[in-house]
Amino acid sequence: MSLTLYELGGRDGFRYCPFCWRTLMAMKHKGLDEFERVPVYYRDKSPIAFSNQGLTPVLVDGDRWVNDSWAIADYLEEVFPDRPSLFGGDMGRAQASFVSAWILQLHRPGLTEILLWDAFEHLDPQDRDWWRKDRQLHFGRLEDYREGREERVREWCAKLEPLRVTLSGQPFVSGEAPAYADYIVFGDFQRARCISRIKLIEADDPIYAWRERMLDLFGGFARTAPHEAA
Ligand SMILES: N[C@@H](CCC(=O)N[C@@H](CS)C(=O)NCC(=O)O)C(=O)O
Repeated sequence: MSLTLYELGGRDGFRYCPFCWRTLMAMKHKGLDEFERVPVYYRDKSPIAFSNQGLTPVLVDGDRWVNDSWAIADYLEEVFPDRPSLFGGDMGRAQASFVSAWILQLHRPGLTEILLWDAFEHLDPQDRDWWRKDRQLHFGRLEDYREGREERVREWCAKLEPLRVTLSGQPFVSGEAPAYADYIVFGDFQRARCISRIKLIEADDPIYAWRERMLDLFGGFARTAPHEAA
């Protein structure tokens, strides 16, 4: 078995693509420890040209490849049926799909704007000109996102209420143990943790304790990734 994960690369080893983090956690969940991680940069998507598209993650398994984090989760579930399940069956998969749709609603407006400046600062330096030009078309001047994020954080945090209520009654989004729905949500928190010192969640919030549990999984795999948060 030879597995390679192509993921978005940042400067100095920072890896902060939320969709790649979903896949990384899913691979660990399946007990996969031996795989190569290859960074792909905004300016040059040639390493994943074989997938006929330009987004990460892309998983290569021998002579097969899969792009898109959701398709990769399906692939892992199909190819490693005897290992811990990511979905726990069709019903769990359908519910994880709802979680995915919900969390996407919180990206824009939301976490994307909150982290825009941090994301810029963590790009590989050679990606910066391209990224600035591209993002400013959608968001206006990047510098305008540098300060005054508290209000945005407050609004975003309030929208997390369904997550908060769920996690005050059970340790994981998926119930007693983590599964793919948890990795979907965690991808965003891990992205923030990797590139930003901004405080998103208070320590007495049930979401905080959940995130700590997520960071502890797989021998602290996500916790030890390069990060800015304290
Ligand atoms: N639906 C895709 C989304 C993947 C995606 O948006 N990846 C971003 C990184 S977080 C990307 O590759 N961006 C590169 C670009 O926009 O050129 C998935 O779940 O894998």
